[in-house]
Amino acid sequence: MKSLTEQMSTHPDSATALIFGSDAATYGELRAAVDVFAQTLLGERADLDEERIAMLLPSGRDYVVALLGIWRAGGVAVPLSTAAAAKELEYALRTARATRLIACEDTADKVAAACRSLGINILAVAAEARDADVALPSVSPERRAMMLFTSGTTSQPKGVVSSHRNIAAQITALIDAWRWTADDRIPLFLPLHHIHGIVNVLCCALWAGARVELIDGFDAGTLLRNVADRRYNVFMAVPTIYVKLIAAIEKLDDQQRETVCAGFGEMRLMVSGSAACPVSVHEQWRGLTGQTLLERYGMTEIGMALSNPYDADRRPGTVGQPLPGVEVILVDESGERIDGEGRPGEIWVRGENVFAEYWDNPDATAKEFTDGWFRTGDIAELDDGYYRILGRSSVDIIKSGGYKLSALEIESALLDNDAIAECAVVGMPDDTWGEAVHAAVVLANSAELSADELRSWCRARMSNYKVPKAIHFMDGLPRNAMGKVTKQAVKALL
Ligand code: MLC
Ligand code: AMP
Repeated sequence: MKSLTEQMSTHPDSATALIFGSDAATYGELRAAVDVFAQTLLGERADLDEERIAMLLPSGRDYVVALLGIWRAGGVAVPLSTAAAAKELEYALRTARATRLIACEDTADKVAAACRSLGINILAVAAEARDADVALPSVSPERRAMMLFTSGTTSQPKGVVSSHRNIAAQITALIDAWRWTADDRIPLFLPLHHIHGIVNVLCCALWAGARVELIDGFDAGTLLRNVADRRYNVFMAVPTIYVKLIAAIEKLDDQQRETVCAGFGEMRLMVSGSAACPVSVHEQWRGLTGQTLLERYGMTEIGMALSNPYDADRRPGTVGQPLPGVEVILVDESGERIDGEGRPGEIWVRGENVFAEYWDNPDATAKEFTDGWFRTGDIAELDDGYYRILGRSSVDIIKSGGYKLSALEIESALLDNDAIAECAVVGMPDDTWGEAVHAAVVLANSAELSADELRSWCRARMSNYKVPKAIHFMDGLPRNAMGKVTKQAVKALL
């Protein structure tokens, strides 16, 4: 199987690869910049031999050059969130055992102290460019390529490691199923430390020889203007973004609304994923733009697994069928495979798309696999040949605006506050975020703390999107006969 950089070498030099601000880069320019950066990273070495190189970069040309340069030189890219708190970044750098970090002027300060204490060198993309003509290594598909941090049922995020083969399999499944071509033009406004933005948008577009417009963060106004100008024909977003776009479209005057909706209506493909898209949002979107969103299901560990069809019936409320090369089964609580329709079971996935391992965590890796199948923790049923996601096996995982958050991680951070005796974090249904983080908090004897004080205390310690949207002060938490806090009872109380 080809790697992304090998596939990119087949695209014409003059074709536009990236648009960023008022600038652009052709495939020829991008390839040259990637090779120079790979050489810079190598220095006198022949191969980075899976050295973990972290990236803390906003969306832009340098991000793409850094990611592909690390891959080209045989390293493991560890893209980090520019929205993360210093403490979270320090944890990721330490866990990945990163040795170098690529940053820019705006991001370097946040990690400077952590890098100093961990002995990590900070470098920039442009400043390090040089002309030395060093041969680049040949990197086998089995080698580790990327580590993405994912929150889950543990109080600390795990590093999900994918090989070049895994990533190529994730990309090619979508190239096939969604008919990517070199004529495609897509905006990329999603965060670049998760597979939705990295694999589904950036890597797929580069694989196809298409054009990606890099926009640093979602801004409805900018996007609607660009859509009115017909700059894109493919669009991928999380449900929260469609909710926000609907609200923004509704504020436009009649003429603007007509132009924008026609712009969306003319696109060849609009995809929703990373969280359940409510049927009402599907319907509103179709009502406004005439587009039937294609909903699909995926996960950091597996890329995309299930997708509604490109050119057959797309059914709101379902996530379609397995993608090419991806095997999916449903398994009941006793471990038996479910064959019929209408019976809920856990989604198990197998294929080259499935990740290699949790970094430095063989126990966690072993725990999530049975007979070569990755157990997702998501529950689904088959409904007339289409998979329907019913929920998750763990109440401690919250999906807010497409981000997967761990209730345990947020609780553990809250408990660092001396005023808090105990707490329980849960995800409550929310029209905009899908689920919103709520915290039930019991204060220590005689402690005083307002919700606003606690929220600003949180901001210094966690990514802003993890900060509880609501804080409920309580006298005690509901517990079962074993003395364990029952999250379902907490949710019922809230
Ligand atoms: C922002 N905020 C959030 C939030 N995003 N709160 C809860 N959940 C979120 N997801 C808060 C901020 O903290 C801030 O709060 C306020 O909202 C405004 O921040 P913002 O940055 O201006 O918001 P906005 O740009 O509108 O961001 C919303 C968003 C963003 C939906 C564009 O969350 C986003 O890009 N989500 C996508 C995440 C993603 O790519 N997931 C894919 C994972 S991979 P305050 O209090 O400071 O005002 C995966 C696999 C798969 O899931 O299947 O794809
Ligand atoms: P992450 O770990 O951030 O990659 O998030 C993966 C999780 O997002 C999956 O395990 C699902 O719970 C959820 N998810 C992704 N797509 C969908 C979808 N279309 N419908 C419901 N849940 C989804």
